[in-house]
Amino acid sequence: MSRLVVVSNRVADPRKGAAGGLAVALGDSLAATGGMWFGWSGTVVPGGATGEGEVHVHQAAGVKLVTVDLSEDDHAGYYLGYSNGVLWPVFHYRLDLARFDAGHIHTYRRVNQLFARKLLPHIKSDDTIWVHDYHLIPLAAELRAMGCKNRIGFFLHIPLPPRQVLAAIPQHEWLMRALFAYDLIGFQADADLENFSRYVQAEASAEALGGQRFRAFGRSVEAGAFPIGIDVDEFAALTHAKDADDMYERIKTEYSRRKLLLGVERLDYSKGLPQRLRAFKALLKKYPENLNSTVLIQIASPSREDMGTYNDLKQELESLCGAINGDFGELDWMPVRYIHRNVSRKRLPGLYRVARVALVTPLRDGMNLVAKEFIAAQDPADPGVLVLSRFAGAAERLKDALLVNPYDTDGTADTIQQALQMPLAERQMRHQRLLAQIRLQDVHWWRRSFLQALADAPVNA
Ligand code: GDG
Repeated sequence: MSRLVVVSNRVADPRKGAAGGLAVALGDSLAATGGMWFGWSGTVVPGGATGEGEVHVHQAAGVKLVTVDLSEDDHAGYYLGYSNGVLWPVFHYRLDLARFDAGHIHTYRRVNQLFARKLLPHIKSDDTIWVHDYHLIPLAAELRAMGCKNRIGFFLHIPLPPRQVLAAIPQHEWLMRALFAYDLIGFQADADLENFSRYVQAEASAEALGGQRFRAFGRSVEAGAFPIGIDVDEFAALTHAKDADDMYERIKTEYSRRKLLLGVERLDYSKGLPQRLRAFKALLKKYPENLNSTVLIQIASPSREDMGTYNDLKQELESLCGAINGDFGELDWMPVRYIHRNVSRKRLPGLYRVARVALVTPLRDGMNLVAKEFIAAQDPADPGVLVLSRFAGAAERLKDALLVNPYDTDGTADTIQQALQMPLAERQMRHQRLLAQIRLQDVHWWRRSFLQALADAPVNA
């Protein structure tokens, strides 16, 4: 078996328990092949302009962790400027939030070159390289330019937008051309794969070779949809461990007279938080039986706080929550509990389990793992209901959730009401099917099927 080399912006130390699903899934494969994980160390060297970046090498549980520091300017242009200021908003269809500052693309490219330079000396000729996410789209092209002939796969964790949206990025052709340096490109959903196929045929005159293989720019590449999942058993075990159990008991007692609605995400504009709060407000207005009898707990963990758009969103949410509580609250009932903090991963499943309804209503999402974690944490005898945005990648497969259009405030309110009123037998039946689905395509299936497709992909001469 060839050694696996994973490359991603951040590297998770498999020794740290809080690492979460992806780190666990990749950690298994990395350990089994004596593999290596390469990425940014998380350290920004103050004052530096364009740095060479110090490299750190650690050995952790049979895995070699290699990380590189970034200078302040490199971090500003590559991470904040281009990755999160251009690619994240555009790939989530938010052209209005993109900042196409001409300098950032150069820094983005330079950091990808830096990564390639620092990575290459650690690569053996038969290693399989797996690159993750939008921060590193040009990495394979840079590696190839330095003579790397290894099999290289790429997985995009976020959506790929339609051609006309993508084309708003001034350097879209360069970015998409860079993808052809890979041997396999993995997307989350069929919709992303379709967007890729349309883009490359219309904009790059790619030839469709059949079976999701495309030829353009003198190379051919295989593409596919590999919906990411969670480790269902690991999550179920977390749910029944002490921390989650304590959380469950505490919240159940605290809210014993009320039905709980729950939202959990990073505070991000792709997650549809203001729209969700407006739908909750509409629910209270339209279905007054919910006054005093439902509570929405919204966890919005801090994310990318050094970016202005995220601060605007934080203020909007605080004001919306304040208005709902002010307009509808009673001395002994606050409709919204808004928490702008991180909840520990060990306690989170207890919160999922106590919720009657989960609101997972992003405006756009590559997959959305919260939806799957919620399903895994439910008691099959008395499960909660998943209200899921049709615009999350997860909606392609989780057809037994109640699907909503998060832009439709009244429609979402009606569906939340349906979820709150759903009879036990229907909740059980839907949960049973959803659980079977997340087991079928769990994180181990995702990893295996991607790596198998990469191993099978014909290599370019
Ligand atoms: C990207 C794509 C794709 C959230 N709040 C807390 C917390 N979380 C954990 C959840 C879950 C993870 O963070 C979030 O994963 P998502 O998939 O929902 O969303 P993104 O972070 O945007 O991830 C997404 C994913 O990559 C994987 O490919 O599904 O579409 O956008 O695991 O539980 N964890 C803790 N405290 C919190 O407050 N401990």
